[in-house]
Amino acid sequence: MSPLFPALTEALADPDGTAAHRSALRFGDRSLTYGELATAAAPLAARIGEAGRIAVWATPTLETAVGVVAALLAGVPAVPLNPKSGGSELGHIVADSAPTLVLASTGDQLPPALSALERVDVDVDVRAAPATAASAAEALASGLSPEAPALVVYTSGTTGPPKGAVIPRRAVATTLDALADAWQWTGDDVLVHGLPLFHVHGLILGILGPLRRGGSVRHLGRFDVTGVTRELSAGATMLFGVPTMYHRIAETLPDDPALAKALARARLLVSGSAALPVHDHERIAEATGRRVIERYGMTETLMNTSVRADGEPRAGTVGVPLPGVELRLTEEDGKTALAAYDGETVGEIQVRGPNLFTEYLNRSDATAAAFTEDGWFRTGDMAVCDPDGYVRIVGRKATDLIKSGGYKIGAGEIENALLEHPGVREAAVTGEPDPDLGERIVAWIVPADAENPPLLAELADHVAVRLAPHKRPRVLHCLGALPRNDMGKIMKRALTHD
Ligand code: MCA
Ligand code: AMP
Repeated sequence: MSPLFPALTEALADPDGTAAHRSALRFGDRSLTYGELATAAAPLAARIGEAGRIAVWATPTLETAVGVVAALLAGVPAVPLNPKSGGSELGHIVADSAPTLVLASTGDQLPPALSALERVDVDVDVRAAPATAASAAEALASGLSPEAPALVVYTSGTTGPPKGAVIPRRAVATTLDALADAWQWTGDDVLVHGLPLFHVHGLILGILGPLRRGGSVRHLGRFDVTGVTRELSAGATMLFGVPTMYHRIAETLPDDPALAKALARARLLVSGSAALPVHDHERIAEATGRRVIERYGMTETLMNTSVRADGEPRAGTVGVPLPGVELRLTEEDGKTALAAYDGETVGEIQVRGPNLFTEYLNRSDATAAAFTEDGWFRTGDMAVCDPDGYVRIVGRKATDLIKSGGYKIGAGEIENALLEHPGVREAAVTGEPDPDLGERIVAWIVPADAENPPLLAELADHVAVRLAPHKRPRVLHCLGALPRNDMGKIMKRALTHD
């Protein structure tokens, strides 16, 4: 397969060439050119080249970016770990993905769930440049199969613990090239974002995307509107964010002319991971004269559709299928394509193409269930399609999946965690609309002791330390009993109205 990062390969081959001097990554006041990235990543790639699979302690730092690039150079699949993951979640991911070592930054405190793994610190100090390591890494990088796994990214399902989606090199390359076509994304673009680096959005699109183009990214460490203003005022051309981030931008705009000016000069403002409400689209367009464009993807499929930079921006839609992606809407049977796209008939989105993952790690049952007999991936997203191909997502098949702050969260995993609390006898979890997060997590419990029910803060901490802080309930209702049907199944729809 041709190299994933041509500018990096060029910098490896010619440390004094123009590619080597181009800016690649910047996190706060630390940055690397392509030459420096090559020098930092190549010895690490040589060091981990024999590892079967590696974990990356994916803090929002230069070290994470260098670690993942080194793994890709070496052809070693990387499993990015959320550094805020709690004990049960990390324990599951480590047991399931069985990495041989973990990459971390010097000084990072790793939790007990990782103590059995060999630890390798990522060194981004690039004063030394061992030429032999560079050529060894270059040799490793070529000759890898496009089907070779690049990353294993964990994603929540309706029930049970998260599943590891195995993402091959070909999917990374094709999705990034399709986005380059749709967005006219080039090596001259400078991206700014503050997304986490353990998911597709922040890591594959937000770090590997600029590197594939030979362009650069400035990561904010954590999202805030001040950082967005600063970077877009200082030469950044593109912004990536989840709807919560654009919502916070929309809220700030009326009192912040500098932010409006900065956004107005951006080439492209892109939102994804969940639906951006039309109200926020409109507020941003009004204040800046710029339209946010939406793209639609999934951990398992990478990117499927986007509003194109050269197309009509249509708020409330996720645009048209990307080059190479086949997309259809199906009837309730899950296999018959809708006869016509009339902008009204709702069907499940199914996709096929080189952007798709290979499998769920160790879950052949779940992998088989995710595809139709003829190879279409069932997204579970419900949509209508305009006659000219614009897709409008209207909902999800599973009510047990919640999107909060752009994170996909399975109700089942939170219910299981809640049931481990001694004060909880029964538990059900739902999502309810939230202007900032899109949806917020609501816990409905039957307390073990009705006189002395657990408090929300206590249950939130309980979930945060086991799973992750973004999975914690934000609202708690204590009931005498959960509504159940004749079969004993909890009727969640009856819970949404207090
Ligand atoms: C609060 N905190 C706690 C607790 N309560 N920590 C431990 N225990 C508690 N009980 C901490 C949080 O950890 C966080 O810490 C801080 O308080 C604030 O938390 P919160 O309000 O939850 O979050 P936020 O900081 O307001 O975050 C909003 C956000 C975030 C920045 C929009 O949700 C976010 O980064 N979302 C991005 C999701 C994403 O990238 N999704 C992509 C997956 P601290 O202050 O230390 O942070 S989807 C995907 O990849 C597909 C392919 C796609 O289409 O894109
Ligand atoms: P994840 O599995 O965490 O990668 O989340 C994928 C899901 O996010 C998709 O199945 C959609 O439900 C949702 N999603 C991603 N982008 C968009 C978007 N632009 N509009 C609406 N939903 C989206």
